[in-house]
Amino acid sequence: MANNHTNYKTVYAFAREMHPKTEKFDVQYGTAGFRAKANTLGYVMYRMGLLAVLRARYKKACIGAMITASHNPEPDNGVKLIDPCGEMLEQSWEAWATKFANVADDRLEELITEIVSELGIEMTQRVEILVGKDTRPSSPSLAKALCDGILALSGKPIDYGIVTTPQLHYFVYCRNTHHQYGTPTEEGYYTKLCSAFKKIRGNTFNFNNYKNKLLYDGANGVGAKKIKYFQECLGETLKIDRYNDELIGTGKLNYLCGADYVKTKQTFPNGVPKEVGQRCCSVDGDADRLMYYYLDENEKFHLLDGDRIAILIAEYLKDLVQNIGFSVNLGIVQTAYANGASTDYITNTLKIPVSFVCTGVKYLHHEAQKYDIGVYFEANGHGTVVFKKEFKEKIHSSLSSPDVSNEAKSKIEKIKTVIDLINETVGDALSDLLLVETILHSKGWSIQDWEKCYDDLPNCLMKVSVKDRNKITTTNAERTCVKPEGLQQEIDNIVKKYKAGRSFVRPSGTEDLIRVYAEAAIKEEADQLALDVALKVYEMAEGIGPKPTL
Ligand code: NG1
Ligand code: ZN
Repeated sequence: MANNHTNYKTVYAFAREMHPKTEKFDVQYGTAGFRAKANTLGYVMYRMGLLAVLRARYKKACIGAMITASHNPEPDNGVKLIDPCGEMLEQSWEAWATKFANVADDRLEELITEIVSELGIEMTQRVEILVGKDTRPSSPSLAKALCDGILALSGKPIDYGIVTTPQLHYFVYCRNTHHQYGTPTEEGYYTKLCSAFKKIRGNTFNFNNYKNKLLYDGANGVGAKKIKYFQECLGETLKIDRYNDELIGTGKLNYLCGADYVKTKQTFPNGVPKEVGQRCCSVDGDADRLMYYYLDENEKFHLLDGDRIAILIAEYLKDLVQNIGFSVNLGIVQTAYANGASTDYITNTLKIPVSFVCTGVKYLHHEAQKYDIGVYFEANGHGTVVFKKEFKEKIHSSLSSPDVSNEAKSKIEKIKTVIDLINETVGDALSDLLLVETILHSKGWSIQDWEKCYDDLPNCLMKVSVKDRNKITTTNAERTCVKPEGLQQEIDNIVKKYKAGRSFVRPSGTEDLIRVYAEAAIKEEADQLALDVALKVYEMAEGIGPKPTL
């Protein structure tokens, strides 16, 4: 114990000398970890380094720390911790993360003693923390602060340099499964995904309406760098034309481009040539979100978002698991932001079960794990597929069983390869892209064929600034507002006036504001509905600043 005590002393000395707490305001570990202006985050990183070591020792496994602010502007940054199975940090530890970030420098030692004794953490193990960062100019110095925190508690930082967020999740899981899930290196990741992709595609690159050319917007971020490996590896199999690949520090990260821009503005990104009918896609700044889109002959923009991707994948997998000798429980998980038309299509046409959870990938991921095959996507393009362990075991045993027909076995082989193509740890834009391309190819579909399944209901997303966003609370997977009292009734009254109207409000987990979502039969009405509700929020929840306008 004496040894531990000395370590804690070092913690304070390091904090005071190198990473003193400079900000007076409290920060909160939200849906996506900590996110703020990069120049305020040094001490938060240091403290997350400390917490990472404690978490790793508690779990007796290696964990990850990713430095990124995803789709936020370039001057922002952030950090999130990755649990042993490559999942987001367990919720009960978010409160510890918030405590660690906000405690005074001279009370750090005390807090460490508290968590160690409360959770019975053995402080003698030498644990490994995998560190990754995006391309923001602030990331290297923040990574240094994080590593100082890791070292202060005698942890071992393993620096993966610039990687996508989902790559780091993948590396963490690979290491903790002793390479069973894959080799925890970038090369291992590319090889696994590319081999699976090529195996399914075979030698036919174009098929019916499917053409093997894709325009790719890298958001001037890490996704632009990492797609190069796929370009090299896939060559003619899938011709990827890369755009928005500016150098680090040009200030262009996510600027007028990237998945979030395309989704929220519902418009073509800058920098990608406007070729009529051509299939295009965008990823966000850390390459965990994916959007598809195209321009029609009237220059109208068509977006195929996370809901469409989920449906494409679920339908494909549903077909694939037919007649394989056992029944498979497949489901889709959505949030309130899923377009109502997509939910109708899943329920009434595909007849696939769909569950709703609160916004935030951790909720979707855990709900999806309840199915043999769980497909989850946020409308913003963040999602993946998870396969139950028992399901995987069953397909393995079926392959060696004499009772399973050859036809079923060949389907099962294909399922195995599809599983290899998917990064199950978290939504991964690059793996999702390969999966979407695989499915479109196998169906012989153009992007227009894919879009035909159903028509999205026009929708609108607005933001309202209020004095205290926590004064708005919700229930029913965020679709019903509980507080302030009476607001839900007002929303119901407004919604009634619109054909196919739906609207809900919730406090954002990543920004200090209230989000308002609305959909209706025509775009102008969706916009008007959103505005009516936003004004009601402004009125009843102490709005600040200028009143919402369209
Ligand atoms: P908040 O700010 O809580 O709405 C946003 C996204 C989430 C999720 C997180 C994490 C919307 C409406 N919300 O959360 O889906 O992706 O960021 O990045 O897109
Ligand atoms: Zn992201």
